[in-house]
Amino acid sequence: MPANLTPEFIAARQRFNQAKSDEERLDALQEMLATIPKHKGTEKMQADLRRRLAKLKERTEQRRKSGKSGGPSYHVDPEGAAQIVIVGPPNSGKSSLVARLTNAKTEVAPYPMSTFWPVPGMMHYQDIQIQLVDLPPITPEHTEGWVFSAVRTADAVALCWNLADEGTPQVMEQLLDILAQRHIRLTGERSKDVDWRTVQRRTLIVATHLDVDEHRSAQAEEWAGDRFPVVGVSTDTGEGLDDCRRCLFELGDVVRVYSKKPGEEADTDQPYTLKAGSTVQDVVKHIHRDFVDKLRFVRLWGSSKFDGQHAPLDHQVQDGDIVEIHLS
Ligand SMILES: Nc1nc2c(ncn2[C@@H]2O[C@H](COP(=O)(O)OP(=O)(O)OP(=O)(O)O)[C@@H](O)[C@H]2O)c(=O)[nH]1
Ligand SMILES: [Mg+2]
Repeated sequence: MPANLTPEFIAARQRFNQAKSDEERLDALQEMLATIPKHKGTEKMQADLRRRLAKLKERTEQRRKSGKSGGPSYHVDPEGAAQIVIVGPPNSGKSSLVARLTNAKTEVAPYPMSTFWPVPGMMHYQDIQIQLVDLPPITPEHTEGWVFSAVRTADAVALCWNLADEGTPQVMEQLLDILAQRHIRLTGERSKDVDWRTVQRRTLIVATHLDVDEHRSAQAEEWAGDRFPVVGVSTDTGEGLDDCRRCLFELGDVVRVYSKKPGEEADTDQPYTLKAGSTVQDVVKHIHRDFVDKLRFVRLWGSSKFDGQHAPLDHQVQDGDIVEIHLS
């Protein structure tokens, strides 16, 4: 069967061949894997790409661990309930946001292009933590390949909109185009109407500089329409930051489930966090792989008026549910 390689795949392969660093190679390989037509005729090529990708990842990881990279690592190991990358044009307040919401020491500066590598920090939200990753800006002039890899591998995106700059709507259109060229689509809600090469990332617009130009929030809201949710913040006065934390938690698309032993109170110290849409069976598996085989039934408190009744294994759990697992 002919492979029928697409122009996008061929362009990515060319980028791979011309890449000067492992980070660029990694990004090009990921793009090749995303754009290779998925059919029997390309199965061997797909397997080969996966093998190369795994090797390259291992090599960069080893280099990072041994500290021989000669520079910072561009890969951020995911931690916490979800990983959200902070994306935006230069000087839009990305680093300020991460600095205000987490413990990270990231460079904030009154001039553009001040962030060069990813800086992760953990944001507390009630009883869980969400990882925020500060990134360099995305511009038409120059954005390194690894930045796109970071967006692809994250769970979701916070897109910084600078309310103090009236040119932001045009800059944002440009930014969405740059990402689309790399087959990344930012979206409020995941859509089925997207071609198989494209990766979708749920996105929240964080409108910064609320203290400088509050009335321009309307411009951001109008631009976003029903495409994206918007939250306004000032990293200077702190206005809107609590709302922003809640919106970022919702963006992370996780549910917290608590467990309890029969006859005891629920353990509310340490929730299990799972992807939204997970079922009772997923929870059981998550708590312990072996539990599924030994499972007799699960009692559930919380969602859909469950109040200790037996829950069907395919029932979708909600944030805050409590499970009591009975094994044979
Ligand atoms: N008044 C006010 N200033 C802000 C706000 N957010 C960011 N700034 C200022 O805007 C400038 C740029 O902020 P950064 O956080 O460095 O922006 P950035 O998007 O990380 O910039 P690059 O990494 O260069 O792309 C700094 O002088 C910040 O103090 C805000 O909400 N209100
Ligand atoms: Mg920055």
